[in-house]
Formats: sequence, structure tokens, C-alpha cells
Amino acid sequence: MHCKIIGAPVEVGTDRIGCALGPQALRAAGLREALEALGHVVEDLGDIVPDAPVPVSHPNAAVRHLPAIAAWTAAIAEASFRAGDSGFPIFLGGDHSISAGTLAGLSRRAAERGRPLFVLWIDAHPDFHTLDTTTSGNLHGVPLAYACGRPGFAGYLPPVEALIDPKRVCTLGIRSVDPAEQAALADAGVMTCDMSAIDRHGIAVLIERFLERARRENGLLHVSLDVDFLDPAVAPAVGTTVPGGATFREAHLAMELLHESNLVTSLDIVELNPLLDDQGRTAALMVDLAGSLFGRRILGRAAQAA
Ligand code: 6HN
Ligand code: MN
Ligand code: MN
Ligand code: MN
Repeated sequence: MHCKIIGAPVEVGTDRIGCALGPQALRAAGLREALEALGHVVEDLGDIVPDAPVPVSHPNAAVRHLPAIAAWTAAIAEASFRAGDSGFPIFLGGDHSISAGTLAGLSRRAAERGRPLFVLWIDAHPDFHTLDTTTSGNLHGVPLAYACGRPGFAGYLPPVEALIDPKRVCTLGIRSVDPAEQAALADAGVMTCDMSAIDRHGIAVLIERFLERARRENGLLHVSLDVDFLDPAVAPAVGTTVPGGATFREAHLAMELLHESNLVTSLDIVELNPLLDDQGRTAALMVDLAGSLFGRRILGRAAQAA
């Protein structure tokens, strides 16, 4: 695999500083080296730089940093469209608002390649607010809604050239869903696998169900991995921790299954806040999970039991 690492040091989608240090923390934790050790060719394209923001205000007075997010979204969408032509882009956040750009760029690229884009949103939250429904005003809460064409983004964020069909989206690990998001997810037909579903059925069954749909339609699959999917006990370095998250092994198993599927074509790693980390252990865990997504196994294939 030819991996392209692309940093998107955005933190204005949240209400605290720190996420802008995410790309450097993931690099320092050895992302490139981990992928190279698995036999991949790794190219680090550096960090995206946005154009200067253009002033704009929104009737929802809660909305924060809209001009900056619009500028970042345009720059990230362009970079993801370009990177999506070949190889495997890995976007390092930055807060989850970066995915407004990655989804927009990758869906445009998928449309050009004549393939449907599927999205596995691995997160404690669905990030399915519009600019009108967000009450925190933190725009890391809106990227999935934006890319799926929920109303109210026109004139505020760049137009999405190829909208993502919400029926090709699965949110995995959710356990903090605002009322406005809940109604919209159901309406849109997003496949939602909350933590309760993971407890009941096991994460493998749920992931396989979604992968089967992507396989049937010959889709490209983008994985958007928010650090807060994990339980805060194993991944403390995130500003929006929610108790009751995925375990270390559930997260690795998810990555192992995704690797085996051969369907995944791009990845976001988002919301890492190194200022909240405990001696870099969350950054190290995220690199480790990327390793599982790129083929690392506990035992070599020959040594595995049938
Ligand atoms: N994230 N729903 C909450 C809000 O402020 O809108 C939390 C958003 C979290 C964002 O997970 O990337
Ligand atoms: Mn917040
Ligand atoms: Mn998120
Ligand atoms: Mn989250």
C-alpha cells in the first residue's frame, strides 16, 4: 500500500485548544515507522494550510468560528480530492470538523471514479447537527450532516459536489446523541450501531453487516476514527470523553476486520488532544490501531489457529 499522511491541524471546531497538536503527536508516536514496518510505502505530505477566512455570520448565535471552518473545509476538500486519486490517504486531525473537508473531497473523487463512497463513522457521537440545530456551536459536531446534504449549510460552508448517501453511512460506538441528531439520523436512514448494540451483538457482527453492503455495491470505504470512540480509561486525550466506550480489544478487532475486508481506501484519525494525554499513551494507542488497520496481527498468519 502507498500511504499518504496529511495533517490537518484544526482546533477551532472545539471549545478548547490542543487538537491542532494532534498531527505532530501522531507523527512523534511513530505512525510512519509503524506503517513502514508492515511493508507499506509511506509519504508524508505535511500539513494543509487554509486560505485566509472570509467573514460570515450565522443567525444561530451559538455557532463558533464559522469563517475559519469554511476556509479549512475548502482547503481540506481540495487536498483530499487530490490525494484520493491513488494510494491510501490518512488524514491526521485536528478536531472532527476536518471530516467536512475529507468527506467532501473523497466523495467527489469517488463520484469521478464511478464508485459509491461508504463511510464508517467510529465515534461516541454522530456529529449530525446542522448549523441551525447545534446548541454548543462547536462545528466538530456537524461534519457528517454537512457531507450527507442536511439543510442549512449552503452559503456558509463550501458546496458539496457529490453528496454522500446517508444510507451508505454507519455510525459505530455512539453513546452521546443530541435530540435533534437522533431524529435526523432516523429520518436519513443512517445505520446506527450504538454501544448497546455492540454489547448485545458484538462489534464483529455489526461491522460485517455494514461491510457486506459496501462489498455488494463495489464501494470505496472511508473510515473516520474519533478518539472518543474508545473508553476514556484507555484513551484520555480527547476533549469530549463519554463513559462506556469501546475497549482496547474491541477497537483493535474493528481495525483487524476492516483490514481483512480489503475495502478501506482512506482514514481520518481525529480529536486527539495531546494536552490532555497521559505521557503520550493515547497517541501511541491511535498509532497502534492504525497498525491493526494496515495489517498487523497478534500472530503471524502461519501461526494462527483455524
Ligand atoms: N465530536 N453533540 C455535541 C455537540 O457539541 O454538538 C458533541 C460533539 C462532539 C464532536 O465527536 O467530534
Ligand atoms: Mn463541545
Ligand atoms: Mn466526532
Ligand atoms: Mn466524538
